[in-house]
Amino acid sequence: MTQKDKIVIGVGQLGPVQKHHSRKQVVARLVKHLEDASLQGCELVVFPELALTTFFPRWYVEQCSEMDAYFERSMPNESTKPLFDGAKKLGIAFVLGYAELSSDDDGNSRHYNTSILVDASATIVAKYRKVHLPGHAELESYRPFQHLEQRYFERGDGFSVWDALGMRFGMCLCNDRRWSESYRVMGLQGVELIALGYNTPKHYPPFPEIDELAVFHHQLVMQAGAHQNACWVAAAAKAGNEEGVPMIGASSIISPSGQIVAQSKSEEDELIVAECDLALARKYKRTLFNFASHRHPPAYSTICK
Ligand code: ING
Repeated sequence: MTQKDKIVIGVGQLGPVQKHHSRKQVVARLVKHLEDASLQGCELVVFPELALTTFFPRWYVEQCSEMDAYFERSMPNESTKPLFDGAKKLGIAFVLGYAELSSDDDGNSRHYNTSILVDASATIVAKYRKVHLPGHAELESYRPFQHLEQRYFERGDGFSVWDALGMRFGMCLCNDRRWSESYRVMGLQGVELIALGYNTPKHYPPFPEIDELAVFHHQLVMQAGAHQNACWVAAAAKAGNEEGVPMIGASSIISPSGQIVAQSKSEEDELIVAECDLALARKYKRTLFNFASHRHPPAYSTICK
């Protein structure tokens, strides 16, 4: 693969996707982001987690199969074809989060919270399935809204890093960004850019005292993960008041230095753009975070459980 030293990245934040919004309407919003990104010279645009629908795990249903309407049985499909066609026409790659309904070798249905990388020729070149599923699996009636990812999704297998777009590319999703292991597993594979989407409510029912720290915690974990693993992080929110549940914005592009180089200002559809210096990531990997020289795995056995 020919390494790139720099790449212009866009993060396409979405405002709320309400239950009544069709996939067609949402895809038109995503295509608009691609068009704006093209005008700013972007080579890649990162879209949110579960970008095509409202965040349905906020609701409890007895029969999980009722939620299959929020899942995609194939990708691309009729709804997302305009997005793939737009990417090809504009020559832009994109990362898309969606609910994946697939079947395993035994023909059993499998439900994942999924993210894909689609290259500039509209080919799916990477897929990631969310590992850290937050929330709970049964109705918790004390909550003003549910967070039932553990009811509706199965866990993915782990974190890969791909040679793509002239760099070492990785993905994760939402709650994954809060766990240092997510970054380090990709860091040990030489990741230079991590793309992630998120849907993060402003209110956290189990510990409401930390609500005022929601954006601080969101950025703290990504800044630490980016710096300690010498990589860029590009994070896309689905933001705003979705079906009565306010969610944070603060879509961010973060440097291997740990600095936030771009951040959204609104909780609506908003594109942020930054030129990401991949050579800078490699400089950190050769020096401050030279894993071969400075890490000592025999001392880490307690965290390898
Ligand atoms: N959302 C949230 C996240 O990790 C959450 C869940 C919210 C956890 C607030 C802790 C505090 O950002 C998803 N979708 O993972």
